[in-house]
Amino acid sequence: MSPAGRRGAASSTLALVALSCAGGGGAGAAAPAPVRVMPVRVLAALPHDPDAFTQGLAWVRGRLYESTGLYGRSTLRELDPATGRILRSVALAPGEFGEGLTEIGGRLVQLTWREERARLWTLPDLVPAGTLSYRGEGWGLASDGRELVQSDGSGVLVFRAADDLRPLRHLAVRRDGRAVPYLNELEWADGSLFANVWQSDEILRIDPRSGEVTGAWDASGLLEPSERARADVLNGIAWDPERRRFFLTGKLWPFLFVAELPEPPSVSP
Ligand SMILES: [Ca+2]
Repeated sequence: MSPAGRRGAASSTLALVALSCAGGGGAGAAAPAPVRVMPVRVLAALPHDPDAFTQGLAWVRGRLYESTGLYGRSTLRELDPATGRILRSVALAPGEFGEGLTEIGGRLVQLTWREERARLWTLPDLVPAGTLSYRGEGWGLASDGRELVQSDGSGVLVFRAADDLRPLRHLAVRRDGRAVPYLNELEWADGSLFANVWQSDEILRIDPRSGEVTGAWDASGLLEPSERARADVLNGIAWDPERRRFFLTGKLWPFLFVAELPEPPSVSP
């Protein structure tokens, strides 16, 4: 489907959700309403390397960076946010499986899956700037500019110090009263955390203080069935604060989407 067709499909889904939710308010007085799942609104579909096993996506002052995984194929890349084109690609060592990626203190930090080693890179020239060690698996990584927050495949996020990755505190994520396992790629946007959930097509918004899920978006319609057959899961979120837009992609996805995550329509009591 063309980008225009995708956009049309997403908009009509939104209209249906708005319609179906219009009469849904006012049920129950005490229990908070379950998080309402909203559709992703696609603004554009750009080409994405279908061989990129995306594990991290990060926006840094007008530039878009991607971490890809798999042993022998892991890279750090810069992508053109206007065209999706790969501007630069640096290979990791064959024994390193690239994972979460974010910027803090003017450097990129790139996790590895089971190597317990984070690679540091200078910006904007992507020169290796050393490594830092941590314990456990590395999955997603994000930063609010002061500290790092990391996922490891569980439902508990760990906040880490930027200088040496020492654990600072943990955050158990809960949705409608239940734990949320398999938290994966992460992103900070507008004071909230956003996360992919492994083996799910949903993007969750998480309150970074309470761990409560405050929003959910369904990205299952972004790829056509024929495209999904070859692709793996959704696993890339980057936020451009200037233009207030998300970049979304996944492992082996043929597209990099520019998108919005619209709020649920307000319901009158
Ligand atoms: Ca990210």
